[in-house]
Order: sequence, then C-alpha cells, then structure tokens
Amino acid sequence: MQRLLKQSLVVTASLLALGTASLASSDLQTIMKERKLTEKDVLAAAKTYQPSGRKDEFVVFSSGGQSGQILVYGVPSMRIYKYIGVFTPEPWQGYGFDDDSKKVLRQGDIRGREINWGDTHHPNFTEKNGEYVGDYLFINDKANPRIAVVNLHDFETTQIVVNPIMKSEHGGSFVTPNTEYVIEASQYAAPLDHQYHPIEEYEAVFRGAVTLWKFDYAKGKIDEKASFSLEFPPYMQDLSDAGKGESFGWAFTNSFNSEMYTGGIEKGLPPFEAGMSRNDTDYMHVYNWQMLEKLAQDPKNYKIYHGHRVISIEAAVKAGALFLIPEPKSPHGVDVSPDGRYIVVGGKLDTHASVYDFRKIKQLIDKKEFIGADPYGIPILDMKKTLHGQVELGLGPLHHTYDAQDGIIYTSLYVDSQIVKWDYKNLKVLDRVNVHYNIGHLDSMEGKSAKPKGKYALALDKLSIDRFNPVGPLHPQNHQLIDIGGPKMELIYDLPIPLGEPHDVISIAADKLKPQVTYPMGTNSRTGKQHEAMTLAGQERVERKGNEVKIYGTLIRSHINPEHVTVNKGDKVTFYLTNLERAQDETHGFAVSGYNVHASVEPGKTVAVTFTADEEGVFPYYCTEFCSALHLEMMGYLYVKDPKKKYESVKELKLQKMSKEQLESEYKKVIATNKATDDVIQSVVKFLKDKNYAKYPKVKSLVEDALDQYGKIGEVKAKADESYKKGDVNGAILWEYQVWQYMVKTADVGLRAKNNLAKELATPMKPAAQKGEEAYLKGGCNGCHVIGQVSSGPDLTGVLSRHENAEKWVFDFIKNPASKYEEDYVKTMINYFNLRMPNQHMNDQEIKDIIEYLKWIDENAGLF
Ligand code: K7E
Ligand code: CUA
Repeated sequence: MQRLLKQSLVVTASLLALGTASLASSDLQTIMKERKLTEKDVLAAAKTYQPSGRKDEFVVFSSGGQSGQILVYGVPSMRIYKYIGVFTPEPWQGYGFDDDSKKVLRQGDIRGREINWGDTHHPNFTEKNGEYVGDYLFINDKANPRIAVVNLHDFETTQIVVNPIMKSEHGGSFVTPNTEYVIEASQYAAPLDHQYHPIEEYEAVFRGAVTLWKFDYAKGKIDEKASFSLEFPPYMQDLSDAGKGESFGWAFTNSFNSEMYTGGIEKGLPPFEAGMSRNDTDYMHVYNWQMLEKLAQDPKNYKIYHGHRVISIEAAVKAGALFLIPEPKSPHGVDVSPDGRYIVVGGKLDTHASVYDFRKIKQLIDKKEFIGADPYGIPILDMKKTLHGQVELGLGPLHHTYDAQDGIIYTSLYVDSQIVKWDYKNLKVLDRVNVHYNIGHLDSMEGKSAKPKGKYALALDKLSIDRFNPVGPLHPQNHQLIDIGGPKMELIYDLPIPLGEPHDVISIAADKLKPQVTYPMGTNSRTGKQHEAMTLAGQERVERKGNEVKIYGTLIRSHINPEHVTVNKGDKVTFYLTNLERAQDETHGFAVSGYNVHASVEPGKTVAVTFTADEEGVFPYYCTEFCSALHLEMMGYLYVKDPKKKYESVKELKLQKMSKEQLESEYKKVIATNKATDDVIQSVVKFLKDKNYAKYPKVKSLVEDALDQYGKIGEVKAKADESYKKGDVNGAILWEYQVWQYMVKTADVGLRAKNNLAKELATPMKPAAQKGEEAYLKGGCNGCHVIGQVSSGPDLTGVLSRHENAEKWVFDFIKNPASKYEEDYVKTMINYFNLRMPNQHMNDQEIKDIIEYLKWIDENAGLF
C-alpha cells in the first residue's frame, strides 16, 4: 500500500511536470524565440515538413557521383528514401554479394578487368512523347564508359553495358522522346582501336563518338547488337540532349576543345586548360539519329570496332546527318525546350546563355547554307543565323531546367553561386537567388521533359563549406530546395548529401512510380523471371553432385530451413533461398560467417549465394534483418569437414537435466499460455469478421498474412501431441513453444489489422474533437487513461453516460478535480486506482473540446 501510494505520487508529479513542459514548448512564438527562427524560416518549414505518414509529391533520383550509386529522395520533404547500388557493390541490398547481382555487376567489367565503382553523372527516365514514364532509369559512368539500366518496378539495377569504343564519356544518358535510344557521348578523345598511339597522332587517330544504345522496351534491356555509334572529331564532346517536338529525330552534343590542343605541362608547354579555351567558340554537334539508324544498316557507311558498328564522319556528312554550329567558348549544358524549338547553351567561360532556334537551323540545313567545313569535312552553320538571341546572365552559366510556364527557364551560375530565372523567348532576366555554393546542375520538377511541372527547383551545389556541422575535411554536398511557385524564388531547405558528388538529378511526379511491394513467389529480381531454384515450403533439400553442394532453403519468420548443413572442405557451396513471406516489408537477410556473402531477400524473392568452403570449421549463418521478435534465433550452422582427416568424438559432458515432474509442470504451463494466447487471437478474429474486414484491401492482406502464420499451427501441434503420447515430454514442450511462436506472429499481424480496420471504420473527427484530442494528448491524459481499456486510470469510453448531467460534471471535474475528491464515485475510483485525477490547468475551451473528443470516442465505442 505504502509503495503503491508512493508510486502514485511519483506518477502524478511527473504528469504535472510533463504538462507544464509540453505547454511551454508547444507555443510557437516561444519556440521561434528559443530557436531563433524568423517567420520566413517557419514558413519554409511549413512548406517542406511532412507529418509522419504523409507522402511526397515528387520523387527525385540523384546520381551519386564517385559513389557509383543512385540516391532517391522526396520533394518537398527532402527525405532520403534509398540508395540504389549501380556500379558499386551495395551490401545492404546484397548487391555484389549474391550470385545474380554479381552477374549484373560483372557485366560492367571492362576488357576482362573487374570494375567495382563508377562516376555516375546523369540519370534519365524512359519517355513517351517526351514525357517521363518512369518505369526504367538509365545512368552513365563517366570514368569507365558504361550505361546502367535500373528497373523501377523494384528499384534494382538489372543491366550494365560497356561502351565498346570509348575510354571516357560524359554526354550520357540522354533518352530520345519515345525511348528509342539512350544517347551516350564521349568526353576525352582516345583512339577507337584501343591501341597505343602517341599524342602526335591526336588529330589523326584520337576520336570522340556518340553511341546510340537501342532500348528494347519489351525486355526492359538495352540491345547491344542493335546499337551503333557515330565517329566525332577529337573535340572533347560534353553534354547532349535529344530533340523533341519540332526537333524530333535530331540530337545535340556540346564540345570544348575545338582547338584540338594537346597540353604538355611536363614538357614546359601551357597546360590543357590554357590551350583548350583559346578559341572564342567551340562546336555544337547537330546530328540526326533517324538518318544514322538507316546508315547503320549498310556496311559501306561504317567500320567495325570491337564488334560494334561505328558510322564514319564522312558517311554521316554525305548523308546530311551531321553538322556543327559554333557556340560560346567551353560550353557545358545543352538543353532542348519542352516544345523542342529552342536549344539553350550555357558557356562556362562566357557570361551569356545562347538560345538557338531549331527552325533557323533546319532552314539553313535544308538550303545547304554553310559558312565552311571543319578539318574533318563537317559543314558548319553560321552561328548568328541560327541564334534566336543571347542573354547576359552572370558568371559561369552551366545548366538549365524549364518551368511549367511557357518560355521560362532557370540557369545555374557556377561562379556566381546563383540561379537565374529568365525568359528565353523574350530574352529577359526575371529573378535570381543565391545558393550555397557553386551550383552545378539544377532541376525543376520534371524540368527536362516535354511537360515540366515547375513548383520546386533543386540546386545541386558543389561546395557546402560552412552550411553544416563539420564532419572532417571531406564535406557533404548540398542539395537545396527552392520554391519557384511564386514570382520570387525562395530557398527553403538544405539537404546534405553524404554520398559522392551528385552531378544531376531527375524528378518525377510520385504517382507515376508504381513499384511492386512484394515479388511473385520465387522471383529472380535481376532477371524478373522465376528463379530456377525457387523453393517452396516442404521442398527444402540439400543436393550433392561431386564436390558441388546445393542447398535449396526457405526463409520465413523466424527460421531458416535447413538449420544444419555439412559439407566437405573444398566443396563449392550454393545456398538458394526463397523468402516465403507474402507480407509487405518482411525482408530477411542471409549471411555466412567469414565467407563474404550476403543476400537481401525481400518477400517472394529467390536468391543464390555461392562460395568455396575452403576453410574447415563451424560457421554460423543468420538472418541480417530484424524481422520479428525471434529474429536473433533465425540462424543455422554450416559445418565444413576435411574429408582427409579423422575426427575423434569428444567425451560428452554430463549436465544436470530436468526431472520428470519439472517437465510435466513446464508442459502444463506452456499449454495454458497457448490457450490464453489463442483466446486473444480468437477475440481479434471475431472483431475482424464481425466488421467485414475483407472489404478493406489493406486489412485483408494483413489478415491473410496472419492466417498464413496461424495455418502452420495444426501441423506443429500434432507433432507436440505425438511427442507427448510417446512420453517425450521435452519434445512436446519444444513443439508447443513453436505453436506459441506462430501464435505470437499471428497476434502481431492480427492486432495491426485490427488497428487498421478500426481506423477505417471510425467516424471522421470534427475539428473540435480533433482539438480535443490534441489537448488530451498535450495534457498527458493518455498517461493514465487508455481508450477501450482500464489502465492506471478508468476507461473513458462511456464516461458521458456514467454521470447525471454528465457534460457539466466532466467539465467541472477536469476544471477542478479536487472539488469532487469527496464524492462517493470519485472516492471509490481513487481507492481502486490509488491515484487522484490531477489538475491539468486546462482552459475552458480545451475542456469543451475534450468533451467533443469524448463524444467521438463514444460514437466509436468497441473499435478500440
Ligand atoms: Cu555539369 Cu557531369 Cu552534367 Cu557535373 S556535369 S555539374
Ligand atoms: Cu529474418 Cu531476421
């Protein structure tokens, strides 16, 4: 009694303390003052904050730069959702640590060499009529010229293709308007024959190129055989873009070394950077991929390099498929307007952006009006005659993105650390905003598609300098979110990127992405087909052939089947594992001690891990995802025996065992526990059935999962009973515990289903009731009162019908509890709970709202 009383005092005191603290800290003005926030800051927070459970409007895919990965985050919340392993192993996804993902990664090996990283720059979606479809994503690797395909049905990398002729690239991956081709343009010129050539042969044999990778939509794969390239002069090609609308069929690639300067700092010559920026202009390459597609059908137009067709400059020129237009020195971004008419180029070393008019370009081409040809015979168009105009923007214009509003474009200024908003039709600057610092790419929502959505822009800043808590000399990158909804741009959020230098992002309306949440049973996620080693419950087995051992296993909460595997030293061992779960997010992992293998096995997936068991010993394997309360128990042992050795058995250690009586009493206990647990399950099942759970898909799938678990009990229970009958009480106890495990899993999911269903069924809360709930929570009332249950205070369901003139009674009681401590009813309660209702100092409005909330509870009695 003494102890209880003391406890109740402590509870009351802490509740009161909680009350005052939360009152103080929930006052907006106070918080703003304490945290030194301006009204603008609070507004920015309101524009980006997503309450728990709320989803984002846009999803952004960012290249991970030197990390060789992609990262995925949401706008406007700027919450990071995922890293996708692309050119780099990514252990948490098993990428590069299970057999099938290793195969994908190894597709990226170059001339026999294992490559385990990449320098990713430009992600791009599949397109239809120039609009984003978003079922596949392409990304390039600048360092080791490659393109990867990421399947957005499960956000996994499924293909890597190696560029057969280039040694480096940058103008990839750019997609033509109906995903006919993925464009990849080279960067640093090199001999296409992959042989040694001295720099003196630069003009003669060093070459750039553009590769047109054919995308086979039906297979979701790049078709390497159907792909081809076009040879370019060694001008150091750069960014590219595909034409659309009126420029459909054409593509544009920048370059920055029309000087063909070859450096030589070590010989006392001016370095590359000096010679490459000597001319006032470089060249934009203008080419027609539809014509090139035809040229690639006739062997007289191309040369084969490493099994790949490369159309010669000469053939392209002859067919009228390749032209050059001068552009301001050392340009970087080239971006085609949503309607396809304009091509905007930013010259890094020029303060202007140049707007080319494709109509004018086309007219000159049709009239064959050229100002000459370059040393390789490519016709050159008159820059002035192709320009719509130029606008002075500031220092270091790099990249562009378009707005939803016609004629509006945003350009990044690297040197000035700004974004400029301007009108590319009327050639007028409209607004500018500072970013932090040294911005590269930028993106308005779907800003490079035929239908930009505007709303927000992302600034991808190269330097973050002083923006974040210091984490050592290698600083995070900084992605900044800008509100572009109004006439003035406003910076509203900073997202430090802890993963390489993300060069470019691509954004998409979230509702266009429809990834699956589980796999059809037995899926090989890297091929999308059923895995040849799919294993269902009851099919678990170990097969041996010579020194190859194949384990066909299954994973389900919370065991790995099999749990013991014995092999010989030197055996080649493959674990095939199928996750039998059907429930969303019930992923299991698989790792074997010391053998450098790991798999992430999402529901329905089948994976394989292979290794040579070259070390003798006992090696635990286990699940690496905390998948249930019994996750730590999800394990097994791999025994590796040396067949050449004789093993003497160790003398068994005699340990004290349980007596028969002890066993019987434990058996009774577990039977009783199982009965009680089953009663809870049955009451939940009754609730679900009474309320027609099957009408609610989300609840239905949860119930199905629960029943899956429950369905396993029969078999296990039979084993328990059989053991008991045979007099094996110990065995019976173990099987009964297994029954209990299934019951716990059933109850876990069942209760989640019940809560979900209750939420579906509850009547909507009126604003006053909502405020009442807030006040109730803020006041800490839920510390003692649990709705639907007697806890350390009475259940409040029905409180409004427990008293005469109840609303007034409850009002008075909350207002001044002490005034009623002497009433018989309250006295009984105080005695029963050993607690007094404390005064929470609610104001009248709050109390009225709480009464509205209590009414809502009564309306929904029985749901909680
Ligand atoms: Cu400007 Cu590779 Cu597109 Cu970096 S790139 S910024
Ligand atoms: Cu399965 Cu942890």
